[in-house]
Amino acid sequence: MKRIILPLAAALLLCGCAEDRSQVLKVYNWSDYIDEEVIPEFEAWYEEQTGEKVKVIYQTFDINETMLSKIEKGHEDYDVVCPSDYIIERMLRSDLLLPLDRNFGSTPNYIDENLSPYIRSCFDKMDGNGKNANDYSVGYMWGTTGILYNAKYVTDEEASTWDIIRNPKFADKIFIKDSARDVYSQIILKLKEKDIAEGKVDIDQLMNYTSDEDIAAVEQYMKQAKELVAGWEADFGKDQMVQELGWVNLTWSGDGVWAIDEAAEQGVDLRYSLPKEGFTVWFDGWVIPKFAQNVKAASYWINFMSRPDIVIRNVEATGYVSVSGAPEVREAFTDEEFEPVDLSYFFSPADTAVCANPVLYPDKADINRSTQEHDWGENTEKLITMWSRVKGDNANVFTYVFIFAALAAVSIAAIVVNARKNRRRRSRRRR
Ligand code: SPD
Repeated sequence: MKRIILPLAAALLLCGCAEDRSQVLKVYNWSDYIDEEVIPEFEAWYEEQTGEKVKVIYQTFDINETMLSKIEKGHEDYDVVCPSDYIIERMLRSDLLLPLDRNFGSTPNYIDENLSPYIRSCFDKMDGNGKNANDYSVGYMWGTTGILYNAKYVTDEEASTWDIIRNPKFADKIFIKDSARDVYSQIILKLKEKDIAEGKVDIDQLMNYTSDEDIAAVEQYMKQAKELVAGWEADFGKDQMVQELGWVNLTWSGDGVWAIDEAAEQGVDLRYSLPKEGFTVWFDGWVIPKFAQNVKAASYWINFMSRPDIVIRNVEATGYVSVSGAPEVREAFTDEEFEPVDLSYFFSPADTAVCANPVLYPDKADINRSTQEHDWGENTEKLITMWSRVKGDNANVFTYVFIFAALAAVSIAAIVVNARKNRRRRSRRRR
């Protein structure tokens, strides 16, 4: 009997019969980046549209590079993933993505009905080695990288430059996104400020400056900033700002909007600036990795995420702004409390004066001061190593004393436990 059961169990394990992958959708997204109630709604909608069942397995990441290394190794069979622009470019160049099948039968194609022309043109600018990013990815949220600051301690003037992260007045009150590429891009804009003003450097070209000399200059700048930094954060900076534990946060606009709204309820005045030296606009988009096992459900997921009512709920839950240029979305985020902004680039040529939150939807004049990031290919490694050198030894002498004391305590505890066990064993043997 044993002889039959064991091989059978092994075979079951090997063929993965426990899980029918056509009924499972594995989604890998940034943390805090969705209204979680839309996940079961997708499952019901998918069944309604296709007559097929699907169960979503939803996992999250905080840093683009963590997500990428999992996919690159091919050990994970995620069906749909949400990387940022320069990572999408990298994935395209390394043939890691499948083209998106837009054939949804009788289900409407929400993707192409609603995509903002601005986002489409930014995706066109990605260099996918002959492949157009719009054929392989669909934008989800987008935004800017800027400075979130507490107006009680920081003036608008002080927050108008990236140099605020080296301003000693804010020592131990500064939080910086743990995102090497985003920080590098803003600091190189700062360092080349004069060359840009004199027309010697084009800011779009600047995003490809990866020489050892440029990386060293940013490293030196960031090592000075580090002396004042209270923390490198992936997601917790916004809370620190709301609680006034941080006064300055180099962050993304969506976290800025979330923090500004939360803080306002507690009477804290947080603001967001786009520094005068220029800044980057970023885009996160859905892609289907080549190791995906349920391509059909992945395409439907992307389509569902583009449906205007779902878009509105995700924006409201996260503070981030959707790539959707649908009129319903524009209406939902129009409010007379805001000054009009020129959003003709984003919605339609007629939208030159829309009363919308400028942190969510920057004015055309601001967008004209921005640029977008690109893949660095092999040079990425130099950046990652530089970043760990910058953050690396953030520990002071107390940290080392603490680590030493903790290790000593664990070793002593292990010795005591072992000695007791031996004593018990010896006395058992004696009995
Ligand atoms: N908590 C979700 C944050 C996602 C923001 N993505 C920004 C990427 C910038 N490169």
